[in-house]
Amino acid sequence: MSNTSDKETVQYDGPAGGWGSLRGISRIFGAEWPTPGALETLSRQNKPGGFMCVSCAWTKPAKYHTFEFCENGAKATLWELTTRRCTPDFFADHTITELRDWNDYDLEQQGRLTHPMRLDRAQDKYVPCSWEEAFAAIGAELKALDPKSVVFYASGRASLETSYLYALFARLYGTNNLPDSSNMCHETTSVGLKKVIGASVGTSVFEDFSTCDAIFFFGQNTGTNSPRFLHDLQAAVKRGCRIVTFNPVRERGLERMISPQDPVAMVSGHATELSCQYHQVKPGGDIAVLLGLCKHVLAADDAAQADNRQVIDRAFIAEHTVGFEAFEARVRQVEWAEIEAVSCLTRAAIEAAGAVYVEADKTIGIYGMGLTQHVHGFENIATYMNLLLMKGNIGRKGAGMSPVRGHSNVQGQRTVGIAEKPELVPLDRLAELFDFKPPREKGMNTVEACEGILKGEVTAFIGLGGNFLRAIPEQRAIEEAWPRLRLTVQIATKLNRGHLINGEVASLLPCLGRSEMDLLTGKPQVVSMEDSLSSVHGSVGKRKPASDQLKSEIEIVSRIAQATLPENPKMMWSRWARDTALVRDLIEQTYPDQFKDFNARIFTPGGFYRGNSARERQWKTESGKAEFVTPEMLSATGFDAAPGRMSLITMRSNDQFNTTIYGYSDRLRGIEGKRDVLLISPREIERHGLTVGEQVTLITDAGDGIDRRVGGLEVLPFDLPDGCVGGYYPELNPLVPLSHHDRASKTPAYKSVPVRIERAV
Ligand SMILES: Nc1nc2c(c(=O)[nH]1)N[C@H]1C(S)=C(S)[C@@H](COP(=O)(O)OP(=O)(O)OC[C@H]3O[C@@H](n4cnc5c(=O)[nH]c(N)nc54)[C@H](O)[C@@H]3O)O[C@H]1N2
Ligand SMILES: Nc1nc2c(c(=O)[nH]1)N[C@H]1C(S)=C(S)[C@@H](COP(=O)(O)OP(=O)(O)OC[C@H]3O[C@@H](n4cnc5c(=O)[nH]c(N)nc54)[C@H](O)[C@@H]3O)O[C@H]1N2
Ligand SMILES: [Mo]
Repeated sequence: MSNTSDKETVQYDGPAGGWGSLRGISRIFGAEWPTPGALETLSRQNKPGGFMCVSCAWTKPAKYHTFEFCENGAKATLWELTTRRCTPDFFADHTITELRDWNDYDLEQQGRLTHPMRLDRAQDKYVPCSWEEAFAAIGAELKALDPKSVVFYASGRASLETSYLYALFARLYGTNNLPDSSNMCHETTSVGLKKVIGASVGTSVFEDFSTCDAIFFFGQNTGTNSPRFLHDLQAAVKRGCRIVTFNPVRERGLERMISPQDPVAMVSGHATELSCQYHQVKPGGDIAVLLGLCKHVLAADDAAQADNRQVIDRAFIAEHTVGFEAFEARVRQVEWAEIEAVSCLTRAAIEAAGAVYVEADKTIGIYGMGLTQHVHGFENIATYMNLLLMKGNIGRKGAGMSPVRGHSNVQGQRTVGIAEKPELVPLDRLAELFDFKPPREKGMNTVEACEGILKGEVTAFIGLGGNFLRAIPEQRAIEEAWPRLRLTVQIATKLNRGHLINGEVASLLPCLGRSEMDLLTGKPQVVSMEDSLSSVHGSVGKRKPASDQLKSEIEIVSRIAQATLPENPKMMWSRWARDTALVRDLIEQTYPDQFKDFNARIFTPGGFYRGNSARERQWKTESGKAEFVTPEMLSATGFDAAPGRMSLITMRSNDQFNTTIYGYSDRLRGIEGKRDVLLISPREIERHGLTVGEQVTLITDAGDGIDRRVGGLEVLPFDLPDGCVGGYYPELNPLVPLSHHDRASKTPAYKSVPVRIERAV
């Protein structure tokens, strides 16, 4: 292992999973956890005929465990099942200006929203209104606005059915402005994989994890963000598969775990070691590492050829790819010294990882935000793909590229039309089905929507879930510009900061959660979602809703559409809102290859696979082949080293789901009771002349003359490579410049922000 951990830093000594994960749930939901209703709901989570977790997008296996949920999935469900209510009385007691000073945790702690509310500017309060009033007001406003100036945002939770209708509504209205949380997340994947292999999502399926020989991990934190995946990793390791991890932070979940499903291990405390090698790469050092790994593969192939063997799959490269020669030349030319300098890893460490790759017949490549959220995120992913292509690891059982997606239906929302890029949507088919002329010009993605808001070109924002203002970069400037919007509409389950900065006309519309029954029909709500491995699952919500005023997301979207659009006999909004099976028929008609027999297959155990051309070695790229890309840079950060400049990683704690803060424990990293911290290595503490526990300010070092700073951060010694610091998202989002994003996809570069540390004087 390289960079063995430092004893002076905060640490967590236990494994992931185990009793700690059960305690993690009880600590937060102590009072609500034991209710029979909550346990009953959790026992149906992620099983065929049950409801699909609202937390991460990891797949739901056909052969499920008794409790097919994890610590963080349980937190997400209990968060939705809470008995607390955020009622009109609460809003009567607090002005909006006052609530803006509350923190994220306290806002969401008020519980589920219960009534439709509208902004009363004179009183500076939200006041209750009827649904009819709300829809009429929104429709009247939208009719008066230029559709090209209206933004339809979606956070990746809403079902396939709601998402399909939401995108259809936006296009009937006249715009492709459909940014999605994916634009801040795996957009690098959507753009990058599409360019290099012609499929915008991962190529692996669940079965591949049972036969692969090696799994490489770059920048994905399984223990916190997709814990159910730990079981599959544990099973893989037990049958001899080797896991190699590259991550600046020693994430406990990837080191060792105890399955809470395994009584013997729980009692004995016997943990499984997951990664056989763990390399603490410097943030943004992955292109260099990957070139080093490819260098090792070439060297191994050179040596093998002397005995008439080969390591590189030359037949695959010749038949299926373009660009290998240029890439090979670059790899041979790059010096180990350069690789070591950029990655902060030794040649020996990278060669040790390379040896695992060379020995493995079948390798799966996993990655997450540690690769996507960089200025050269595209090159991160393309170089990773090069490594896999060299040994023909794409389109082969037991191998493949597997980005781990974020929100539970974020991948599916893209599949059914929530996309600002019109070329990704079968517009001709929509035109035919609904007899209209869909807009053909490109819409705004998240960064472009923010630019439009700053320039005054956006007039309205509709949010289908999420906490846009807290999740985006350049938070302060955008909050300042936001009140210039004419209309803001937020469809949500809980109150968050994004609801407290409003347009001139604003409404806050409370919706059902996924576990709840639909009140419109009085029947269980059946919806569907797509997981990270492209399998589609039905989900049934049976619980009594948090309030009798709640509407399903699909009904809310349909009613806004009805209030806005002219009559069209083909648009049967009321029927669709009552019967989601009809919407699945529309999805099937729009995407006949991927959603064949959708309604018949919706409850297939383990989901039904919607297919992936690259898995079949059909390359829907510009060249018609898989494309090797030769990266021009070694570092993905997009900025140079300078005296005092540090690279900031913004991280998620184990007690949060994005901007939702469940609690103040990041137990797998040993950080308790605080989030306003600056994580920094003891070496860097000394180098900067800091004292452990002192409060410092971080200032963005972007050289654009804009003052961005966040103060009150406690210096905490943490095991990190030199030259970088860490801290929590969303608190540190004001530091991220809007222009600091992946060049190809505009995914914000949240994992390497140039900053300086300022001491209080
Ligand atoms: N409990 C919980 N589950 C979640 C979420 C949540 O907030 N909480 N969020 C959901 C969403 S929307 C998403 S997108 C996913 C996010 O899940 P992940 O993709 O795991 O995202 P992060 O936790 O932001 O960061 C991933 C890892 O990248 C590492 N890293 C940072 N910079 C670099 C780098 O330059 N190189 C490498 N190799 N590694 C780096 C970090 O140390 C961290 O371990 O999780 C989803 N699931
Ligand atoms: N600095 C930094 N910034 C980041 C990231 C990072 O790693 N670092 N990660 C980025 C990533 S990967 C993402 S995906 C974005 C997340 O951005 P978003 O998806 O916009 O944010 P969330 O925090 O997931 O949204 C939480 C809110 O969603 C609402 N909600 C919850 N459940 C439901 C539901 O069922 N229906 C509806 N209608 N509403 C619901 C609740 O009101 C809750 O307050 O943030 C991005 N921002
Ligand atoms: Mo995400």
